[in-house]
Amino acid sequence: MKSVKVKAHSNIALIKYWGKKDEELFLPYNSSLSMTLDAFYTITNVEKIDSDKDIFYLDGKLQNENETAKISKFVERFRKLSGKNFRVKVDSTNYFPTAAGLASSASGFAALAGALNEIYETSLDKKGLSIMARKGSGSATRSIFGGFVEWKKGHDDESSYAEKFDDGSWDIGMIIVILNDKKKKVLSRAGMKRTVETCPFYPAWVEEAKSDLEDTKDAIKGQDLNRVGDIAEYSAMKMHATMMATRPSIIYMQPKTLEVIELVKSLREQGMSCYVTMDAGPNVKIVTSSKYKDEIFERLKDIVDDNKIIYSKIGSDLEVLERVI
Ligand code: 2P0
Repeated sequence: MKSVKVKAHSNIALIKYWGKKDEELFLPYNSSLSMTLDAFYTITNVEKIDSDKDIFYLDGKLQNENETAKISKFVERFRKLSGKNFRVKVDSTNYFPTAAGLASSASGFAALAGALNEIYETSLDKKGLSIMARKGSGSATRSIFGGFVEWKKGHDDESSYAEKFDDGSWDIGMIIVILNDKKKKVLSRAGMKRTVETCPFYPAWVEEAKSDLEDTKDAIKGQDLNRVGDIAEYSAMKMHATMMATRPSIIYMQPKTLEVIELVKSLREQGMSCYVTMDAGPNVKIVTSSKYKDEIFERLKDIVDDNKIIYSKIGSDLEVLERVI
């Protein structure tokens, strides 16, 4: 095969992954559960090249040695597994509707794992791909699958992987509210490490995540939007509480974040099904359905420009788009 093109969607966790037990293997302290997003995805083309170095393009721009080295480290795993030594040109493009402020490492490493599996002919199944993607970035573990996806924390390399829990073929979606698209000061990787090391409440976070995850699975099975949203909001707030109680503290929320949270709470009091979740940044994601989205959009426009508000349905599995033999 000369080249291959693969598409993977981004995901937002309803029950968050926050903290690594093993930083080398990316083994998390707690299992997590996410929703794959249809509107946000990465397409990665990988081509076999006759060179002694890998080449990496991101969004059309040739990347420097440092960025290329991170990708090469990941490609090396496939070279080792396959026993094939050729180098590759990786050309990865993020199709995120606005200058996202949304992490692209999830869809990025998932798409790359899928493409490398084809070009190096390693024949990994979806579980094997999930294990590989995990070693690029934790959240990428889940982006191999569409629908609602559970990342089982496991206890070693082979037992920590994601599985589709439900295909999400009911009316549930997410509004992504972009409040700040600048690079954050404390990256997730450093933020979760500081939380594990200095937050006195961290053990409680890990313990609570177990029952939150089981409750969410139950709510998804029952297609109960209010219950799914309620637990997601509870999980996100608990994660942010652990971040704030680190030394020094990490505060990802900004004034506009709180404005959106207040709005969502008041809309709920008016009878709309909408709940907040947030990741390691100021942006807010609202768990809701197509029934309420237009009204929520209207109200959000008082706080943020309408091109910074995106509704996404549930996305699909990783997909091979093209193989050039
Ligand atoms: C998640 N986040 O479950 C959590 C919630 C952010 C907050 O996964 O170090 O880019 O590459 O494993 O996956 C973002 O962290 O971190 C993340 P690494 P990652 O989606």
